[in-house]
Amino acid sequence: MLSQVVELIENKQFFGITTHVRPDGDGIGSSLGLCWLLRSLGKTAEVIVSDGIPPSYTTLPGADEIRHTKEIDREYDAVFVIECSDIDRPEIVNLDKQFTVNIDHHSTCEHFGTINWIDSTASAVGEMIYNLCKAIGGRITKEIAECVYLALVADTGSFHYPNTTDRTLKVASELVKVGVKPAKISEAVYNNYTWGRIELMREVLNTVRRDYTGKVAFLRQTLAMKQFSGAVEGDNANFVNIPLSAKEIEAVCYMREVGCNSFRVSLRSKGEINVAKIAEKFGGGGHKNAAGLSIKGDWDELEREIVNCLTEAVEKVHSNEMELSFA
Ligand SMILES: [Mn+2]
Repeated sequence: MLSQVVELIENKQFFGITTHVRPDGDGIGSSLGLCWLLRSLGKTAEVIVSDGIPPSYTTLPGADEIRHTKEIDREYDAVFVIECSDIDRPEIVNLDKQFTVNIDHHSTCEHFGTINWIDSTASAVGEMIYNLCKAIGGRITKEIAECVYLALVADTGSFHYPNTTDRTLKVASELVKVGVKPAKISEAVYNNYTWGRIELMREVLNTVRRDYTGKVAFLRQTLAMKQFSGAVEGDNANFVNIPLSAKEIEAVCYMREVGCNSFRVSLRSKGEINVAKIAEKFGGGGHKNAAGLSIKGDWDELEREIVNCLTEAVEKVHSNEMELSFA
């Protein structure tokens, strides 16, 4: 919990910070935000990741100092693990042998850390880093603010998603007060992709179909599409949300081929349709309206299974609504 994290920071000096592979805005923004916070308190800290970071996040303060390593190769007093469902998500060897601090806002997260601070009411881990800064009596520097703001923007879809609360907006407002330029961050996040993203989007959107209810959309991305489009990691950000922008679509399944018979699946939904439950059924997790999983097997079969679950969930929510309206 938070008090343990505060105590640890006060008593230790050398910190590593890491996040999951294929890091998103919350993962990178929160890691860097925490790094700047620790440094402002006179601590030694660095962010380590096992793979590259998307171009959208390279303009963040400190992004150029992120160290790429596939194993723990330095002595840390503790390693913060940001936004990871389990200890293997960062894909860093010997991380499990460290004193780890698990910080996450996913309720499905395993309590794998030596210290676990999970707050499923936070819109983003970024919001938790802000709270940590306040709890420890730190000053929100411009660097911390920019990183944390990006984390908020990324996880709330620019304050569009249901996880946006009065607290989120209050934190955002505080960050703007200390010098964040919202337009500058949005520009960096949303207008900083490669042309390959557009080529890839065309190919992926070409595969989009709907189930028989017309309320569930599903789309695919093959390895070849990625290769020939020239897209880089992160260029497919938010593809899964495109079908959701149609009024009649209530749930989306986006399957990405990542290896031989191996897939990464993103699920999205609107309202009461709980895709976290469906993701958990297949070994994944996430939030009610945004979840994901990794899976191996026959593509057509898996897609059919997952889409069937989505169709069922959509129909169930509608039949409950019908019952309520007749009651
Ligand atoms: Mn997050």
